Amino acid sequence: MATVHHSACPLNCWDSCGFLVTVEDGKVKKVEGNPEHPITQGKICGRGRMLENRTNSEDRLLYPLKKIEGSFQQISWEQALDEIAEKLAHYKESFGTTSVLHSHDYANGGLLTNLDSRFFNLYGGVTELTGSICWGAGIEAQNWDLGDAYSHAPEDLKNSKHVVIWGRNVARTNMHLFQNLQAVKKNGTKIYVIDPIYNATAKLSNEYISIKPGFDGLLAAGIMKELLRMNLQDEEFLANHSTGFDDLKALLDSVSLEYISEAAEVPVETISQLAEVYADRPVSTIMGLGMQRYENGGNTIRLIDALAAVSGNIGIPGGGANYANKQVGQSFDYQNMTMAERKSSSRTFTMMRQAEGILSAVDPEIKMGIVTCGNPLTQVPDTNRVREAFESFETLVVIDQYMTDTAELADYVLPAATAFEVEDVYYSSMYHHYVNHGPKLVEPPGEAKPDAWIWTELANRLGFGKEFDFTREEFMEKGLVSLSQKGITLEKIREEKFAELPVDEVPWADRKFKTPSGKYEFTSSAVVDGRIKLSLPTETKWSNPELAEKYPYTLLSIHPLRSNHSQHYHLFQPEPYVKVEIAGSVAAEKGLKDQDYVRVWNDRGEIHGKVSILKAAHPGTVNIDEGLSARFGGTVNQLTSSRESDNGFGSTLYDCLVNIEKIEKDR
Ligand SMILES: Nc1nc2c(c(=O)[nH]1)N[C@H]1C(S)=C(S)[C@@H](COP(=O)(O)OP(=O)(O)OC[C@H]3O[C@@H](n4cnc5c(=O)[nH]c(N)nc54)[C@H](O)[C@@H]3O)O[C@H]1N2
Ligand SMILES: Nc1nc2c(c(=O)[nH]1)N[C@H]1C(S)=C(S)[C@@H](COP(=O)(O)OP(=O)(O)OC[C@H]3O[C@@H](n4cnc5c(=O)[nH]c(N)nc54)[C@H](O)[C@@H]3O)O[C@H]1N2
Ligand code: SF4
Ligand SMILES: [Mo]
Repeated sequence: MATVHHSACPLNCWDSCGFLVTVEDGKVKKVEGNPEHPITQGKICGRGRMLENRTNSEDRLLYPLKKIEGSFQQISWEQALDEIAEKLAHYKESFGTTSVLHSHDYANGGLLTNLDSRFFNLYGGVTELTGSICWGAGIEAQNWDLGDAYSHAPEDLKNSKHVVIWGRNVARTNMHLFQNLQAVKKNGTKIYVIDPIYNATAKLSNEYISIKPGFDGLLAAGIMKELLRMNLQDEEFLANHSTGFDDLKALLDSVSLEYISEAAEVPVETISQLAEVYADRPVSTIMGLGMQRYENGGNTIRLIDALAAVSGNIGIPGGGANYANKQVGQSFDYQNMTMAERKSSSRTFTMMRQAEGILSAVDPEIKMGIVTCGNPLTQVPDTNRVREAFESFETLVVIDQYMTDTAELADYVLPAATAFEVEDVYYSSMYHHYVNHGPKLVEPPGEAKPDAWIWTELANRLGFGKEFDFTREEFMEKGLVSLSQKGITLEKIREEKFAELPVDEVPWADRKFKTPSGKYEFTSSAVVDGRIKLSLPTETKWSNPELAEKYPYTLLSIHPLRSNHSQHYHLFQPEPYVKVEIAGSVAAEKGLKDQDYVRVWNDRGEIHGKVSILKAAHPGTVNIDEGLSARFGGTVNQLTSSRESDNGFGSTLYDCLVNIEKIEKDR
């Protein structure tokens, strides 16, 4: 008999939806939205619905595999765990624990996915990856400006007169915000979209502003110049709640509006009009993550933050410089779960430069890599270098549900359970502030096991099993200690299916910022020279004319509509292919039409695909959605650069020049 259960979406996404999952004969039959969920209200996207196929697919990894003479063979868990534990003990003994690299990303938003860190800390501390390919530059920027990266509650949008969607692909990546925008628009709120691509969100907007990729910081500077010229700044905020405004003023005076307009390719009249919009409070600025994946990404976000501050839109209902909502993650007690105090050695490489880090490591060299919840061979920039690095390990272990590009390279592949096969609580520090409960609904297929079981078994073999001698329930409780003190216990979350976390719905309303001065810092006092810079992307005609001569087009690689990164493509019917989306100007210059085969290349790599001409996109823009694995012709990261963004923690994935030409169909 079919039964219906509440559950939660584990995917790395803004929305963190509540599910209703139908189970019949021990199998997941259907995934739908839970109408009772306060934010997601019964609507979910195709990626969520496809978790049914992802759970039941015949391509799931079912047994531990070991590569013997170049091909994978099934082995027992006993053998896999014994051999991996032996290697871990050997590398620790011979070279120290930092000869092991832990590579991970955030593919699963469950609290217990943090147990991998517990394992590696108790082992002694390994080489870890810091920063974030995803949102690092912007997070650091908001840390400098405001002291942290907090967003307004979704419900607060109804208080906005104007909403500026700045580089967030809302209709595709954040569907419940899209619904919210539709609702507030009906009540008269005006919507503006600033993006190089005229996307589905732009269609909903009252006004669409096309911009040259990577030049948003300049645009924000232009808007501020106009605000100040018209004397529309919020003097009270500037005088009482900010520091460093003089530095910002000097920066704005150093550049002309005409230069800004020419470089950002936005008309002066549009810039003036946006200044008037920003002065007509409250204005909610909703930033995306794509536009900080440039060399100047941190400064871009800082200039947009500054615009929200100068115009008096910080800390007021209906306002905000909304980028991420770290209040959510900060509600949980990671320390209790990860036991960082127990590690005795440490070494870090940044996410971006991991390949370079691995290949140049000495004292000790990296001998072993263990990958959990991530697929670096597809997702990390400069794939050819990443491949070289991952091939250099003596031993590579990949824990995953599927045979990914990364798993293909492994010596051991361990089959992991999916979200419906374990109990956990799920949340996302991106948008809303609810935590959702996901019970165990079905058994994992074959011999697949929960990640936590794998860590426990390895810990037992390595002599620190005592620290893993807890049930899932007990581990969850460890992560919920401070919430429990506020009445949000595991019991309550289980019973009520989701719980509202105690966070500020209008962050900074008390004007007490988490910066060293307690004020909004236009010039950060957290670092040596914390002034904002009007910097540009690295790969543009303004910064590198020779490169732009050779490679005249900007390649974006935005998130796919129907897949979460690399996770869903293999379920598509018909099979996916590399779609090369180009602006009309590129089609005209290169004589290309829809369905033409092309190669897209730069000094880092090359990819082949089929042309699709974008209806409207900023001149010179090309896009290939990220996430496609090698077997379908990907990944676009063969072309992207591993340079870090200005404030050191972020990526420069979209700061990428390429050329394109027609070719005969491959094979
Ligand atoms: N369908 C789907 N949804 C997802 C994901 C997914 O894989 N698939 N991934 C989730 C994750 S992990 C993340 S981080 C979020 C990301 O969510 P978003 O930030 O919405 O999406 P991205 O694809 O990172 O960013 C792409 C957007 O930025 C625009 N853009 C690129 N460069 C610039 C620029 O220089 N200036 C401006 N103004 N705009 C620019 C692109 O045209 C596009 O609209 O999405 C989450 N949601
Ligand atoms: N060119 C380009 N590259 C990008 C981006 C871009 O915009 N352009 N976006 C970047 C961004 S924003 C992000 S967040 C990263 C995402 O990068 P990743 O997180 O590496 O991407 P996913 O495809 O989600 O890969 C996650 C892997 O984890 C596995 N997995 C899922 N759940 C579990 C689990 O519970 N346990 C274990 N062991 N494994 C699990 C999945 O099967 C999948 O193979 O990609 C980045 N890469
Ligand atoms: S992927 Fe995002 S929008 Fe889709 S169901 Fe999951 S949380 Fe909701
Ligand atoms: Mo991300």
